[in-house]
Amino acid sequence: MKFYDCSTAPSPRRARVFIAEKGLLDSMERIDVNLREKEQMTPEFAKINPFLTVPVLELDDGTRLNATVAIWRHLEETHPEPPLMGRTPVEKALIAQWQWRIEMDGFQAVGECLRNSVPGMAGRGVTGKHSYEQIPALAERGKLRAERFMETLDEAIGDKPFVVGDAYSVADIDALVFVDFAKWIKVAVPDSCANVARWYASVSERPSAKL
Ligand SMILES: N[C@@H](CCC(=O)N[C@@H](CS)C(=O)NCC(=O)O)C(=O)O
Repeated sequence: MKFYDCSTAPSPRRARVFIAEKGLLDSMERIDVNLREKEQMTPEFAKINPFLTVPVLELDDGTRLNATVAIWRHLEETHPEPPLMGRTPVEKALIAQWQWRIEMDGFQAVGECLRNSVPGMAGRGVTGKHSYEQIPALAERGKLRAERFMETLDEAIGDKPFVVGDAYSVADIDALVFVDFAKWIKVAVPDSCANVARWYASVSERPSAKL
């Protein structure tokens, strides 16, 4: 398998942490796509992913998966141990529910703030082949949403060891990447979110979190 990665970007990290947790990282050819140099915008990369984003996982039969959730799903089916997307029907559903919430309300909020404020992303308000100008009000709103999402995450974690139930899952991967990504827009875990702080200290200890 070929893994199109970017060591500095958050979405590929969501796939990379998952791949590492499955013990598969060394079995893949890893290609680093330099987003700062806009390598994702080249005609060569467009042939690999017409949506011009990373991560991409190319399977041995040539199929290319260009969304993190698709990469997770495929690897969960082909390499079930350890399960990272739930063990029982209810756990699977709750993990899917929280993963979606973290992606929409946490991760995308940070992305919205960055893409609409960083000078290097001028004209790149949205990923892909079309150019979208930055909207400064969206940057402000994204930051506020990210701050508020810390509180939501704190309530979701409560006194549990993980975001959902008693096992590490993709909900933890997304929440971890969200908390680290939020630092880019100077949103830290507030003192009021002691559950997030405790959970974050614990999941950050995992070797995959260092990747
Ligand atoms: N939903 C996609 C999102 C991927 C995505 O947006 N990746 C960003 C890096 S974090 C990217 O490739 N950006 C390219 C750009 O900014 O032009 C996924 O989860 O795979």
